[in-house]
Amino acid sequence: MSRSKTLTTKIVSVLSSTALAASCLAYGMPAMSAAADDTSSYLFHDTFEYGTDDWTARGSCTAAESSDEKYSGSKSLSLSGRSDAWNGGQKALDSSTFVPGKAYAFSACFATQKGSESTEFKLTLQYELNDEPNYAMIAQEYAKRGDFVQLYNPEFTIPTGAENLVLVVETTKSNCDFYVDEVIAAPAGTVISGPASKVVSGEGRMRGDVDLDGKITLADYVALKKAVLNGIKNGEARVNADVDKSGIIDDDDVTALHDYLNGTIAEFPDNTPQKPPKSEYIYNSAISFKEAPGDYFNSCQQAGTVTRETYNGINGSNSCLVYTPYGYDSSKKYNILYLMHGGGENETTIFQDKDAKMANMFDHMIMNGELEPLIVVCPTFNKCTAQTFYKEWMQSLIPFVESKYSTYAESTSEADIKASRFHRAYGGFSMGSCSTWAGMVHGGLDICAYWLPLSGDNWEADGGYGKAKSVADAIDRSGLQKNEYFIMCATGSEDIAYPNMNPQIDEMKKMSQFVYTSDFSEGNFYYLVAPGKTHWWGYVRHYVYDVLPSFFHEGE
Ligand code: FER
Repeated sequence: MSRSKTLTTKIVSVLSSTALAASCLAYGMPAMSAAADDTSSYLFHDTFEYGTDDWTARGSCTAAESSDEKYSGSKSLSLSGRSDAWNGGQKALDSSTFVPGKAYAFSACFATQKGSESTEFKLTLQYELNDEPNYAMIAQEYAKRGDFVQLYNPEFTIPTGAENLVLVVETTKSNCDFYVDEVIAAPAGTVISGPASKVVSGEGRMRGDVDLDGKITLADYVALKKAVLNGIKNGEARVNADVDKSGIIDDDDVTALHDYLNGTIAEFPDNTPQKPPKSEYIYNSAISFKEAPGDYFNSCQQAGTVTRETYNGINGSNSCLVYTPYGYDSSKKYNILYLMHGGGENETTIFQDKDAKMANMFDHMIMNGELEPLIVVCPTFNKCTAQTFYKEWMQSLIPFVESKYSTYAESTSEADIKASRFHRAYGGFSMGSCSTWAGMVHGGLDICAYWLPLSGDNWEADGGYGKAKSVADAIDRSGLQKNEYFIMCATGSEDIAYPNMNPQIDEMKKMSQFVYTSDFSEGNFYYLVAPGKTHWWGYVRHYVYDVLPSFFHEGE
């Protein structure tokens, strides 16, 4: 048996462009073979030669040892009759060996004879955290039909607090039957060799293969240098040309490919831009009304700043108040909430009215770690109407505010505003709620993922069904998936808006576009009703306290 990683296209030579040219001629030399792996430290090594090694079926499929396929030895584990991507195999990990907070190396070889030309496999850790199921990706890789591919993560950290660990073999999309062999766990950093993916195209495999011929040679180096100078049209080639995964094709890619071709490095660097780690926010799936602590409306020792800003917009000169959190740093990126006043009020109400004092509330929430630092903009619809303000918001206010303050929008181009939509929210009270529904109905979903209508129904249509349908239709027009928009409604049971909102909410609950829960990892729509509360900021501010922490955890 040979399990050495065969880099058939790798060329070893000395460092210089001329030497690179010479080494190109040497392409086709026998592959370097890595030194044999040290198997002595393996925590387990499942070969499926004598049974299923404690692996069982996951979902409605069959897990069995099989001699139809093997990566090494004469058998593998066959997973067949799968009806979903998550169907596959699973094996419990012994909690005395695998310790949460510690890192381990995991490897498994996957293959399929079925399915499309290439299939993406996934090695996953299922675990429970606070009695809730969770899943972490250990490794993911494509294989060509008929080829084994290794999924290997030399250093996977088991999440702190994780319980009931289960190792899972599955696919990301396909339901095809597949085989798994050589499942190994070992101390972090253990080198475990296995077959590399040969999938070149599709989702951009084999970095460095700029000319898409399935090999990495000097020709790719030449093509890459050209790409750096002149750009590159072919999408697959462009992905492969980003050798270091930095997101840009530049001299760093040229250097990495050069060093790889001459043998200075055995693997390309991974300069994937660092995204902030996905929040492990623990949602409440049924938020109920709770008042913010009384002192949250007093001044805070870590106070943010409220700045009055004036801009020239489509409705003439207008002003807004901008809250920046304590320690605002323009080199960081902030989520942004646009929060609109009600009828007869103005842009100062929310921060300055004695019944609202919401800058203080945000200060305390942020200081106490209940809310990530964010920017809150209080505009006014007094230069137009609540129902038409969305135009000024889109065309004038967002470009003004988000070019001046540091949000997730890289620029205020339409594309960049759309790209940052998971970091943008719009809400409002009463007529501000009316402006919120109007924003959703008139194209705002494209640029904003989170919506907060407070004590006000949708005036873009009539009747409970019509009001609900107009939002559902806007969602359909947007083409967004159900995990790409989130609507958090709230009011009081004695609020004048309550009898107006209820019929709309009841109809929304029946529509497929809306999945009712305040756990936005599971759904997208919720209605908080505060018992006995009337139409007043003094109550409504508490609804914002209750629900705003669940914003901004989904998407990119
Ligand atoms: C509503 C109830 C009241 C509503 C708006 C209002 C948009 C506004 C009242 C006012 O400004 O006096 O359902 O929906």
